[in-house]
Amino acid sequence: MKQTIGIAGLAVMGENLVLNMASKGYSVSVYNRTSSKTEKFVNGRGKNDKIHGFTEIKDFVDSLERPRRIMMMLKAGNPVDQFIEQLLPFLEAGDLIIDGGNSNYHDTNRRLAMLRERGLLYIGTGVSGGEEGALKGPSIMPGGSAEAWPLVKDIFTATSAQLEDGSSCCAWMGPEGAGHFVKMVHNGIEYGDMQLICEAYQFMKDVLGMDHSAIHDTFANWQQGDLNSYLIEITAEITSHKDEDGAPLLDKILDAAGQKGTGKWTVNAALDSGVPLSLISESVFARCLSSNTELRTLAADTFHIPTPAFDGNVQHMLDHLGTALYCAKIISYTQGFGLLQAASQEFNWGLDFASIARIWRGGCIIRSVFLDHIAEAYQGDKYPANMLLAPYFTDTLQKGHASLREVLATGVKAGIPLPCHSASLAYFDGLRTKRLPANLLQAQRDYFGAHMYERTDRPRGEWFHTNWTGTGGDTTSTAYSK
Ligand code: NBP
Repeated sequence: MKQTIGIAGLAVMGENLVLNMASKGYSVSVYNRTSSKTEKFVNGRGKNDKIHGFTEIKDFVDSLERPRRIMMMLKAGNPVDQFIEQLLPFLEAGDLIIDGGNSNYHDTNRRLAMLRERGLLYIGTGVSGGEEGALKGPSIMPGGSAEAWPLVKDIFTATSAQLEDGSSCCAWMGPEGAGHFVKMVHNGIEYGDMQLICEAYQFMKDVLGMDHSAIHDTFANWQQGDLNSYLIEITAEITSHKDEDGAPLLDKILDAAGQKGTGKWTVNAALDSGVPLSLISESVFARCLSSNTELRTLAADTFHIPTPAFDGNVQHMLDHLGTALYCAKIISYTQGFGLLQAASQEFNWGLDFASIARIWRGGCIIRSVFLDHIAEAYQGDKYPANMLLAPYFTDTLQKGHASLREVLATGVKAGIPLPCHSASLAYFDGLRTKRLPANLLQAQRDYFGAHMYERTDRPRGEWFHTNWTGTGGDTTSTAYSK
């Protein structure tokens, strides 16, 4: 008897996804480059009559019902290309390869085009939720060959996180690399959420002088309100976790952040599309700055700037901090969904933003109750040009921006870095400023480069050049003019 689906790659994600699929009644063939891991798995955690291990790629492929579904849960990059090459000799037209790793969407576009030439189907899918999500139900974001969706719809839907309202956290994203693009933006938003929470933690610790127990209580309290989310939940747990000697473990963890690249890719995509993504960019740079601990130690020993003691009302400031965090988070998602809107238009993907918000409500790292408000903002055919213009978000920012200012003013005076909170307010104030100083910027560009400018007293699209010094000619630049 042939099996329903094959999974290649038995590391953290692959193993748990296999167990998840088998628990839903699907029969799964498994393969791993290092055969000993396959054997260990099928004789250990994966000992189950629904799970069948193979040590040869040909046998693995032959074990599957046609059209074959083969899902790769491999390290992103070259391993994916290498494994596809190894599979090709054994595949037949109509078979489907699925990449469930964190691949770059450009690679997914390329692989899909190459496999289409050979009559094969390809899906690039985001799978979010880490080890636990893969086992119990991740958020799944597939995109690629539209004809392939019916082949995996039931398996993916059954395997993904299920919500209380009966919906599942999986939906078709669109053609080409749309699934991996959406997952990439999910990860970028995750970077922003994490840094915002870290800034709130540092504010409590270094400005308000709170101990771990009080910090834990604050996060636990926030978990009961608008900020309710997986990341706040685990932060509350982390802040109360004790090391073996009874001291807070958090104090012993080195403050040098790692990253695997999806945050950087998101920022690159935003730069390519000309979309402001300042908060997520700052979160990537904050990780970069943190990782150079030697340089920071040197600078800390060089600059002697005392932190003034906080003499205000701690509870009032904590209320402001919670509101500021929520407002900054809204602004981060506004920027993230702005990038999704731009990509959808640029690549003609027809992304469904309400559906994206809904499938992120469960299973994934950024899951939160707040995503319901985003789904509501993007419901229907007409959605706001900018998420902050949706009534719920306009109202929340109208009421909450003063808290963001209060927290930033206090943090700046205390010398505490709040890069993501700062970026959020700068974006908000920029967005709502009718007349920015870009008139001066355009004048500067025209002055030194004859790049021309439009005038407020003439229709858009008419371009003017001024001979600012009296020595320049009439020639204007065609390069970089807009
Ligand atoms: P890893 O990203 O650590 O990849 C390990 C797997 O890739 C192993 O099965 C390894 O086989 C296989 N592999 C490598 Br490395 N080179 C190979 C090659 N040339 N040919 C065939 N197989 C090769 O595993 P993971 O952490 O489970 O993540 C899998 C994917 O899911 C990644 O793209 C990751 O970014 C993504 N993801 C991970 C998480 C998470 O929380 N870990 C969350 C969401 C998404 P071997 O055993 O022979 O070395």
